[in-house]
Amino acid sequence: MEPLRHSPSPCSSSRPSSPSTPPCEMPGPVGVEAVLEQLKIKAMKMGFEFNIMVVGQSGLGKSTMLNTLFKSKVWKSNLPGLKVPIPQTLQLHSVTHVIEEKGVKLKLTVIDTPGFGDQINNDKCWDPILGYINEQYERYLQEEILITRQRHIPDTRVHCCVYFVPPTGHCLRPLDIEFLQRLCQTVNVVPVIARADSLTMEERETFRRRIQQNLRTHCIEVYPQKCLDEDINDKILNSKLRERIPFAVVGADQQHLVNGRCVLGRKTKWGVIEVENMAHCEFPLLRDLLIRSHLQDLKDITHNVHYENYRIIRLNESHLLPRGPGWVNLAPASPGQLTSHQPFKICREAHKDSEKEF
Ligand SMILES: Nc1nc2c(ncn2[C@@H]2O[C@H](COP(=O)(O)OP(=O)(O)O)[C@@H](O)[C@H]2O)c(=O)[nH]1
Ligand SMILES: [Mg+2]
Repeated sequence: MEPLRHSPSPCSSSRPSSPSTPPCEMPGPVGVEAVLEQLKIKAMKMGFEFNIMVVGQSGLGKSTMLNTLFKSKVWKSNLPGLKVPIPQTLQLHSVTHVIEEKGVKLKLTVIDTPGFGDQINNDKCWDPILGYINEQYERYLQEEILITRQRHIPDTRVHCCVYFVPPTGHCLRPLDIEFLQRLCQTVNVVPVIARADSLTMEERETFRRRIQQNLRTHCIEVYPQKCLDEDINDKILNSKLRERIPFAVVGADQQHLVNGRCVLGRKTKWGVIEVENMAHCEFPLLRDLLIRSHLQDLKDITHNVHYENYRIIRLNESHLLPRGPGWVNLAPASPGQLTSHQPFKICREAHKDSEKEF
């Protein structure tokens, strides 16, 4: 006969309790920390969507950098067949890969953009880029406002835009300043010093300081935005990052044998510049920020700040009149509207509001 089981105690729930839950008689933790495990299981089931865009003048290594990201240690084993030489990028296009690591699925979309600044008249060369970014917000908005909407709205919004600064060694050009001013109000921007192998270590440092100074002078808030630090830990971690941004990066999509190791790098007459070696360049810092340390934060800020700004403007300009519960009458944005939006400046309040619920 089966031994008698304990009769269920009055405090037991229908859900299995965590193994660490103490017996009912003993006052102890309620088991709130088990929520983390539940979140983890749910997140693993759902997977993550993350969209990165690269922007900058042509020839600065944007397309190469996307391949470097895919071939670097994070994904090396998962993605075969990226061996084709990179053609010049003539139009904006996106590629999606689903990457799975230890049961965690990441649907990563990279958006490559054609270089700008090649024309004599670069007036409004940011329009196609801003148009694309806003178009993704608009798509999300149109799904979100449906009365019967999908449980999971596909997220094509750009979570991070990596902006390539040419390695002039001087300072930001007026074109970069104008572009960055517009971009930073619409999307998270991480600037990088492109083709950093053309600068000496001292030149990189001086250039970095000058760019930081330019950004301050022109009130350009790149990611991670100071005003969005949530607590002292964020402040400490992000201050260190802000010191290093723009990262001086080198891109490569070829592997070479160095001292018996297979490394990703650029072979020169003087040796191999290893992209994953911090003594050679800061690509590992960029990769870690994008994937290992700030992926979720980039998504949160996209949703809570940038998309929220877009949403407020669109709903205001559509003259939405409340006509009963669930009434929505929002005509899709015209192409002109998508490029003309100038969202508000990012401010602490816009972000803080979303946290008040707690
Ligand atoms: N020296 C150097 N060359 C690079 C680097 N990244 C890319 N390149 C080269 O620059 C050329 C243009 O690269 P590409 O990725 O097509 O630039 P894009 O126009 O910005 O997409 C190619 O020949 C690349 O091999 C880099 O970090 N340093
Ligand atoms: Mg390209």
